[in-house]
Amino acid sequence: MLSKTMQDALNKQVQMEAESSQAYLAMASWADIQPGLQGVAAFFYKQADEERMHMLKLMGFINERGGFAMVPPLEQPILTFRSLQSAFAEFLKHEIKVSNSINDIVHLSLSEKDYATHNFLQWYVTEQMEEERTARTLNEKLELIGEDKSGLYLFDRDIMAYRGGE
Ligand code: OFO
Repeated sequence: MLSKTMQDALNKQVQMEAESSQAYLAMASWADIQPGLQGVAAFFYKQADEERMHMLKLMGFINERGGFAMVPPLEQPILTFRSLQSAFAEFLKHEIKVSNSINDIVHLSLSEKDYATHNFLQWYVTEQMEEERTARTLNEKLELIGEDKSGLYLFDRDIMAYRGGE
């Protein structure tokens, strides 16, 4: 059975995953209307789907352990970006925020001796490592490319190959 504190922390994470999904959906839609960024749009549409899956996985766990998973209210995400670089900088910033939040819940699960939750959260720890790595790699590539048009063409063409874990 989940403690009230643990349930609240997991529900907060449900909200964060839902907000991640919204944030990436907004990035996808923004990329979709830029010339030549359809690969980037597809990447973020997929990321948005994955974040929703992360949210559902958490909700399933909360309910399974005798808690109540609450569908959260959502803030409107950032809708437009100055450049491709700034969209990807935002992506990395967001993933770091999520990783810190997961770390906090892992810490809480240990301090509460809730080993079932601790075990469940390991999947998220691994997932965050992969997503942060993907986001960092893509940011580094964009830094190298700068304003080079053929570099950006290849970046957009190849981006699906850099997707992190499911
Ligand atoms: Fe939910 O995987 Fe990153 O944020």
